[in-house]
Amino acid sequence: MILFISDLHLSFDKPKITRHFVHFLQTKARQVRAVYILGDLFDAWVGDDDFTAPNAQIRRELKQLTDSGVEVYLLRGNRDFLIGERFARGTGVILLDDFAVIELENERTLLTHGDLLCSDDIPYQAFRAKSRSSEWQQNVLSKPLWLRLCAARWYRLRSFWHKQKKSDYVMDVNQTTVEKLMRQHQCTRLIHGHTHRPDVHEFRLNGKQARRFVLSDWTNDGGAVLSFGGESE
Ligand SMILES: [Mn+2]
Repeated sequence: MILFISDLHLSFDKPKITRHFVHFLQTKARQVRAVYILGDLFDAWVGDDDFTAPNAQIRRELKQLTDSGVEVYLLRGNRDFLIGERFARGTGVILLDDFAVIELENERTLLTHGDLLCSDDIPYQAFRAKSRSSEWQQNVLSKPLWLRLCAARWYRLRSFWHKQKKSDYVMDVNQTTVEKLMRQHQCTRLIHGHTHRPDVHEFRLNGKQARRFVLSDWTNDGGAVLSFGGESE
């Protein structure tokens, strides 16, 4: 069995979600072959040198899961894109690129966080392009940890206000972009998160049935998990 989750947005001020996730790692996740985390596991990530709560605990729990033989794949989201090699080494998690293709129940499946599908949000895409350069990242990561933590708090506040002003249309995926990327990667199934609009969308792609699975974000009430494959797999 293979599990998919995303958008937990773990942070110090949401301890309930951390508890749900730790429980998930210790129970359900232990019984499967692989777990895919499709981005925004953390609400903010300011560098692999940050071990403030709940990061240290989450790293320990992930390590225990990978040590037990479960494969854990992590695709970085727009909030935790600074997760790096040190985090991967410490947890045993395998980092994926922005787009990953896997064979899932004999169907080529495209995995991505989802922010790149929201191509109508031009200012965000411009920031995204800039912030993925090694120059930008080296500059940020060279700042002292306390300063990065302050900046992250400010950024979260700012993005909260910006989101209120953006229209629903701009915040959702662009169907043309979705189809273009699925064609490019020769996939008929797409799994992503980011929009917090859980659903399964069906459409035709090159004369074939195509489906887009949108994962749910996690809340205080618990976490949504998408699973494929029976108990035996
Ligand atoms: Mn996101």
